[in-house]
Amino acid sequence: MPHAVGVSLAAKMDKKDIVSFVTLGEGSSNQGDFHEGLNFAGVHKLPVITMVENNKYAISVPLKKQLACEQVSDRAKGYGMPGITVDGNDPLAVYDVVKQARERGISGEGPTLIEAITDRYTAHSSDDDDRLYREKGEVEAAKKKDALQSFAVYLRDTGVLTDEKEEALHKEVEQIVNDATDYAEQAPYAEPEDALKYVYEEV
Ligand SMILES: Cc1ncc(C[n+]2csc(CCOP(=O)(O)OP(=O)(O)O)c2C)c(N)n1
Ligand SMILES: [Mg+2]
Repeated sequence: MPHAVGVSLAAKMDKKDIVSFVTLGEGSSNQGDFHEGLNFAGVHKLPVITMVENNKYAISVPLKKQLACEQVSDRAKGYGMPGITVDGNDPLAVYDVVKQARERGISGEGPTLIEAITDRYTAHSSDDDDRLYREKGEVEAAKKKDALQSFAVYLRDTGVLTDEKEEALHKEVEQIVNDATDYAEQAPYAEPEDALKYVYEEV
């Protein structure tokens, strides 16, 4: 949040057509940075879009124990910006609200908070056993709404996606991921002094 808001402040000062975009989990939206960032962005009408992916759990903590209000988007009011809740499993609906938020940012109207409702199909990490805090049925039901599946069906129905295109796409994605993995695994460790970079202006 602080970085995204800082980038949008720089864009406004430099009169550049930039809208910054930041995503975080709903659990992260309960921490200080989120609120300071939104407040600063709201006060200064900065071109930043904040998207909270609300999958209803912060590791094992359910939404009811995270928020005192109903929705994450309700918090936008306190920071003087629109707060929109969208079905995060519907790519076209998400595209629509992000596009509108971008137009707001570009035209100088300021920031937008978007809450995309979605689901987590696995435990938080390999250290987390989600059978301890949620029913198996809940996860099974959520998987049926997986946008990767439902959007693929939609694209097939509308004739956009074919077997050949899907295979080519998977190959391309696999290649990109493999290349990035190789690049990262072969990259040298950062120099310790690098930790001091980009904090203070270097004169
Ligand atoms: C500043 C900070 N505080 C606490 C943690 C420990 N922590 C890691 S993930 C997490 C919960 C994140 O919840 P959410 O953003 O909803 O992500 P999800 O569990 O849905 O993946 C916490 C508290 C952390 N990584 N950093
Ligand atoms: Mg979460």
